[in-house]
Amino acid sequence: MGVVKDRFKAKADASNVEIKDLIKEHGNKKIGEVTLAQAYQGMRGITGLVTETSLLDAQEGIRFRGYSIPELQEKLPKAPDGGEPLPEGLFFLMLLGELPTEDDVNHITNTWQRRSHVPNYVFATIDALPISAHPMTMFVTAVMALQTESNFAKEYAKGISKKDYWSSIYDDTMDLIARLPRIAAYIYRRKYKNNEHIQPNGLLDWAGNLAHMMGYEDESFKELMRLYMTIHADHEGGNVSAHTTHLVGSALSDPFLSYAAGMNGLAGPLHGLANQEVIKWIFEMQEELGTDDPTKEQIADYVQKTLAAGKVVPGYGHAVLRKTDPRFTAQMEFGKKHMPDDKLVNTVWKIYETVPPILQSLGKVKNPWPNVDAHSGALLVHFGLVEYEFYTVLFAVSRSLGVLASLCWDRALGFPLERPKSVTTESVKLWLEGKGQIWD
Ligand code: AMX
Repeated sequence: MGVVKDRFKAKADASNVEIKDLIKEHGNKKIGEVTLAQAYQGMRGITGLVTETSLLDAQEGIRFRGYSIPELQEKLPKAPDGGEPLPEGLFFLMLLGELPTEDDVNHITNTWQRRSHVPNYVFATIDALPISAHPMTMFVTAVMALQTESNFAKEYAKGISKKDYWSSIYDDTMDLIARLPRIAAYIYRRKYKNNEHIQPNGLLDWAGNLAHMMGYEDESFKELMRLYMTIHADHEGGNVSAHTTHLVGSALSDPFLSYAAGMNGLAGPLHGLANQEVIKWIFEMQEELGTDDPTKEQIADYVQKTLAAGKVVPGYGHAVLRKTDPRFTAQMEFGKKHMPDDKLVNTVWKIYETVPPILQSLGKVKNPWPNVDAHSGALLVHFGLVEYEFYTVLFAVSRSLGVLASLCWDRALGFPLERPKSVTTESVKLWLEGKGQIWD
């Protein structure tokens, strides 16, 4: 077994013992009261999942194994001459709960380089889709085509023991993460760059190689990709993409099937597709106003118009967060460092000053502050990546790190099939009339 794999097994064995004791002693304690409103309204605030890789605080934002984004930027190893963390290090941290050394990160980079070969039939599958297909459709289709490579599916068919599931899940995780940059870059070059493809560079890190294969050689863009891949990787377990991956995995669907399912959720406009919606919305605003440098007053009018049309302001609001997303702030800092005078980036900052009081004044929006998607597109446009339909693919590549590290833990801890109880409105009405809980 590999070094990281051995260490993961040791951690998982210890956690299994600890959690068994915890459930034995405290399993009957209530950790939340489920209300009727929660059942009807998206299960907000119900604590009903265990996800080891990260934890979201409504006020403070995300912490990955206890570390905030600024702490990760300081503590995780960086590329030579680079200032942003290598996402390989974040994966190591999420999987093992320990900060990696430079050697640990190099080991992951090399492992992913070694496992990165994408079979030709996957590219042929992408090519079979019309060029007009959305990049996320191409992406999940490619991941599904790659499912034929699943070690777990093959091992399961042979009849392996439950206690060995984690091993081939781990191998699938490493294979899949390793191959995603190649698949993403292929889709980008096929759809937007005349089908002219760029071979991987075996000396580059995971995110740097993605930038290279997409055709972006600027060192600042590679730095942006390292930051982007780090901050989008995980947001605890209840968000649509993480929860879906976990749920589908609980049926013992392999990591390819589970991750593809999760990414279909990421492709929704209330979740990961919001990054394309933000830039689309800003471009439409620029066109309507006839300027690429709108004033705050013009932006405020446009926001009111968006709301009056019954639409949401993309990039603002969150189901859990109640303050400015630290992932927004990290990107703002990147913008101040690398492109302080960029007009589009400055527009994003003006929107930040304009939108929250307007959303607050509606009286119903629980979080008027920007989320991660409010900023990412403007940084990408700065480097020439204007094809905004592609943005969610970048989010998906990054999200693989968190949801697949979590899937390794799900199988290592033997989490069972996920199957919450549902009720009908009819049964709820009978219960409210005092006629008993017919679901008991
Ligand atoms: N613009 C306008 N109205 C908004 C709003 C926004 N940005 N955010 C919330 N609202 C509205 C809701 O639509 C809802 O209206 P309704 O009662 O008429 O249906 C009301 O405010 C209450 O919603 P909430 O409890 O504050 O939010 P939620 O938990 O139901 O939904 C989210 C959260 C993210 C879907 C919502 O804020 C939204 O639609 N934001 C815009 C899309 C977006 O940026 N999504 C990306 C989120 C981050 C991510 O997953 N990548």
